[in-house]
Amino acid sequence: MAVFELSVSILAVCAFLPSGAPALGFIDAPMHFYPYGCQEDKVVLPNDDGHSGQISLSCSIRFYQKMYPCLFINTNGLISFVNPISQYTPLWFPQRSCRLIAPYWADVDTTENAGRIYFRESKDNAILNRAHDDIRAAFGVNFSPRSVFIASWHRVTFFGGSEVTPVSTFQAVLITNGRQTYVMFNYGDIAWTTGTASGADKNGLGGVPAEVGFNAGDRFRYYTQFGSLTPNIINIRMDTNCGLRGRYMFRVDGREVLLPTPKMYGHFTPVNSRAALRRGKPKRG
Ligand SMILES: [Ca+2]
Ligand SMILES: [Ca+2]
Repeated sequence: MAVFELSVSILAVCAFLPSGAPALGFIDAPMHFYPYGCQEDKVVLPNDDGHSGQISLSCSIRFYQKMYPCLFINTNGLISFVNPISQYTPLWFPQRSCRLIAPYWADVDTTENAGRIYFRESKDNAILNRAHDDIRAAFGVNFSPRSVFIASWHRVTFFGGSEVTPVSTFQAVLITNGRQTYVMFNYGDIAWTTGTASGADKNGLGGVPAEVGFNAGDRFRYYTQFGSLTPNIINIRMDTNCGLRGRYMFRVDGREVLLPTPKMYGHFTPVNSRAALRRGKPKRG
């Protein structure tokens, strides 16, 4: 699949207000989203199962104990390392040889001018400070980010949909200091779960619904968010793992994905992937 990017030229201003409110030039997204749609953003041009070009990072990202200097934004709701991914029906984790971050793995299709996918790496002080504060609030640690990568799927619909079918908005934020990596998923309206090639009806429901989580690519390690691959995933914006509805946070550089502690004790709660799958719900301390 050919790869396309271009700078966003329709929006001129890329300032940021310390209050966290979006400034002129940003898309009007829910307040818990990091700002996107500014001139510094690039977009993935309209496609079905394609991806961005290989994006080189100024600050490498450590994911499941391995360092990655670049990544791909994949249209179907994925960020991947090493290789792009065109698979449109989500697969059960663990999967061998795909190292991926899945804010919402489902058959997104932007070819009918329905929605847009934005991305940028930011070292803006306001963004770094915001990430610092969000990590401290969720994990109770004092972490100094060096770089924040923001990928946003804005009002995207599903394969088999059209300009008038339901749209969803979600975002993945990768926060790193070059050694440790935190990932944040933000959800706005989530109005469909499935493309028609994956068994959906005309409203994007049914079939094999979307999956949210992480896959190390070693056949063993992964994290699957509760509700993935079930119709309940459409309600993901109504819940949280970090005290802010519509937001989920994780630490992903280590042997296993770690979740925020429910009462912010300032330490991490390890998650056993296999035990979590057996129970259908991640363990929390
Ligand atoms: Ca697609
Ligand atoms: Ca397709």
